[in-house]
Amino acid sequence: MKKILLLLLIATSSHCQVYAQELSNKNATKATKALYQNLHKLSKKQVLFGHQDDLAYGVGWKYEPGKSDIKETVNDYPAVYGWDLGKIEHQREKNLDGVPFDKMREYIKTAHQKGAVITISWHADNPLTNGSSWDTAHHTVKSILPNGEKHEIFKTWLDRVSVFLQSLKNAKGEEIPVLFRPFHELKGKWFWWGRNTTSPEEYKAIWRFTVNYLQNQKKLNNLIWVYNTNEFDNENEFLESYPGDDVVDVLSFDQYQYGIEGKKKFINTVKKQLDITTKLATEKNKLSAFAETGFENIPDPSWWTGTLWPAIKDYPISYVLVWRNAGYMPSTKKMHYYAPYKGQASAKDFKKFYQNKKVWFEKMLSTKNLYQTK
Ligand code: BMA
Repeated sequence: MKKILLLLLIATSSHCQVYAQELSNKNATKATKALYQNLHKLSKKQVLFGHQDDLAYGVGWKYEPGKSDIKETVNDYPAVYGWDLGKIEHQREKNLDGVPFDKMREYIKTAHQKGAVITISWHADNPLTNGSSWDTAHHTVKSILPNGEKHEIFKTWLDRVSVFLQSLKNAKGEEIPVLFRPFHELKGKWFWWGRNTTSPEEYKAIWRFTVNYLQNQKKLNNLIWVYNTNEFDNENEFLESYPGDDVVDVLSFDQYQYGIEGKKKFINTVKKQLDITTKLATEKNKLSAFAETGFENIPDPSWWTGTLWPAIKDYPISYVLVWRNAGYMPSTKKMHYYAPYKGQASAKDFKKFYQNKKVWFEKMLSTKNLYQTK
């Protein structure tokens, strides 16, 4: 009897090991592993709220210490902070939206110290044409793969990315964990790594090369890899360019609402996409996230509780992030923002959304130490 019990115990514990939430990078730092596991636990009951470029600028202001449109609205900061590395590949001082990388680093350190989560995307310029991320005229991914004419240049770009990521350190000099989301919205046709110019095989290959290079050559062990797609109707489409369980930690997608009349379509699409993403994430024992969303300029005064919440409430996702509050953009002569600011049409509803115990901002999150295992 004892023997049987013992066997049972061994069987159960090895079963648990197989299914433990493990990062793809076995050499990830302790804090990175802890963050991944803690996000898993939290995601069963809470969803973290995130905002792109939150501390850098908002509608009508730029670079004011401590300021944030979210903070002005609900007296709390987001739980997740999104940043973008576009232009770091040219060693520029500022990113594609004008955020100085030195400031970005400080914002990241501050947020991390308060217990928040950092996610980083990379709107890299086109290495083949020197155009922007949106320059899709050429077969660029093929050109940066090993043996491609721009492969060496792409490696230099990854070197520059890694210098920045490695410079993100806490007060003790330890690297800050980052949810890294390169080559995002892969099913779109607007980026050079998108579906019009990149085959699924090429996408998988560049992803795997990038992970391998940053992890094994540059020894970056503070990254959690976020796979991000869009425009998919079923599991096969979601997985068409999926590079493999051994190089992905978070399954995610982006989806925006367009037009007041787009409400129903948005809710239905997001629910369907969350059905697919969360099912696959559970099967693969990985995290899921709604990595980018929003309704530009939020003209619907009850968008937060009337649209976003109904769309996400039934799903165990780790976070939902809304895009940046650029304010007035001279280039388009239009306003461009996705989070409310004080007095904005949806600010009152956002306060209601904030009261929802299942949506966590920075204050609640800081009661947990995500970067430590118990
Ligand atoms: C887009 C817009 C652009 C911006 C880009 C990268 O959605 O916000 O203005 O340059 O994201 O942040």
